[in-house]
Amino acid sequence: MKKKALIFGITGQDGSYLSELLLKKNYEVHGVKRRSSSINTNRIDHIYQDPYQKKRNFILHYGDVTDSTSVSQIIKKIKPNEIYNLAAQSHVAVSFEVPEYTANADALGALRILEAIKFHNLQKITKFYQAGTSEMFGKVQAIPQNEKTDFYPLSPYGVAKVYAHWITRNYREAYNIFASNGILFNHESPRRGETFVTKKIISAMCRIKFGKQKKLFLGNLYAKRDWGHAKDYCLAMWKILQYKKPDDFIIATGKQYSIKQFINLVAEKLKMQIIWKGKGLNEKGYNNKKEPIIECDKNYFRPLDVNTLLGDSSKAKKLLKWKPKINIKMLIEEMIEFELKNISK
Ligand code: NAP
Ligand code: F7E
Repeated sequence: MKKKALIFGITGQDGSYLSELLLKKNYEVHGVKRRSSSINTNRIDHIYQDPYQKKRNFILHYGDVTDSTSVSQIIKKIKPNEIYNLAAQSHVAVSFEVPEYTANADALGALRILEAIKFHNLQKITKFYQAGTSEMFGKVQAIPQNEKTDFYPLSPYGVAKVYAHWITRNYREAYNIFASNGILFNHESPRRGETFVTKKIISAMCRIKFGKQKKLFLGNLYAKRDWGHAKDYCLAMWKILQYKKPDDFIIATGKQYSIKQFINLVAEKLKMQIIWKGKGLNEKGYNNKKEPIIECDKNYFRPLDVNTLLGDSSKAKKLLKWKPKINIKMLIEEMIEFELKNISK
């Protein structure tokens, strides 16, 4: 019999790559999407519109992780073998603006799913994956960060995800549910949301190169991140649930770049020259005509920012035989190619 997977957050970046992966592995994939006034299925339309997948293997349900009834009913009806909780208000800066909603979706969302597994007595059938994040490390207590590093979140998003992490462990220990946490560092792709920094930089710099945009406004240029590719990281999620026991795993590349270094790598690939001048809010990136094309805008700074993140995924390498295949240059190349195709359309 085919394995059934249920993905909360199927319309997001990771939901789309994970769906493709699970369909390739011959799963029946169920996904929960929210009702929205404009179309929110762009990342999965290519799967849904494939007549073969739509009829047999790819089924969407309306629901919301802030709504216990829909969560419980969907889980009761499908009785999935694997649940991936990727649903979240996932923007760190936005979490400062909507902290209560972020807690409801990102913290209590995980609890609602775990409660439904327990309430419907699915402990022996259903495994649970929680989408944890390096943002939980916040003000980092060790460098690099591994599974033993203490959390010190610096945003409502990070705090909500710490709750989800611990409630996942709690249900694992209290009720014997196969519930695992992935602690994933930043991962990007052409399908990344437009307001995350990598996508914003690449999209703007491609447009600037072809005269379709004049300037790019950014916040903190000195934050450092450990960036991988979403495709590699979705494979890790699946491997985490195939491991012989529930556990927690760091998923990262072990390499770190600042936002400014990331911009320089993009510029290099696009054969654009950027000369940096000035300091603080007055720091600017100039093109070869001495025109400022990158500037700082205080609106893009957060009340608190995570300055440095660097993951140590030796445990995943050893136990899951997982390691990233796509490095930062390959990631940038793929994202640029995608943007350039869009521009030429
Ligand atoms: P994303 O693109 O923002 O996708 C989030 C998904 O959650 C979307 O499908 C969204 O639906 C859905 N969602 C939001 N609120 C919901 C609610 N109340 N009920 C049901 N669904 C809801 O995020 P992503 O980059 O794919 O990340 C996937 C997960 O991993 C998230 O939980 C994120 O916090 C976590 N994470 C991400 C990273 C990263 O670097 N990408 C790193 C670590 C952890 P709509 O399409 O309708 O908005
Ligand atoms: O910011 C700085 C910003 O929004 C990265 C989410 O997927 O990864 C993501 O969270 C850095 C921060 O990602 C702009 O201050 C400068 O230091 O791309 P980001 P994030 O906050 O790291 C983690 C692992 C998750 O779990 C989250 O769900 O870039 N930055 N200027 C900027 N960031 C944005 N968005 N926009 C700017 O203009």
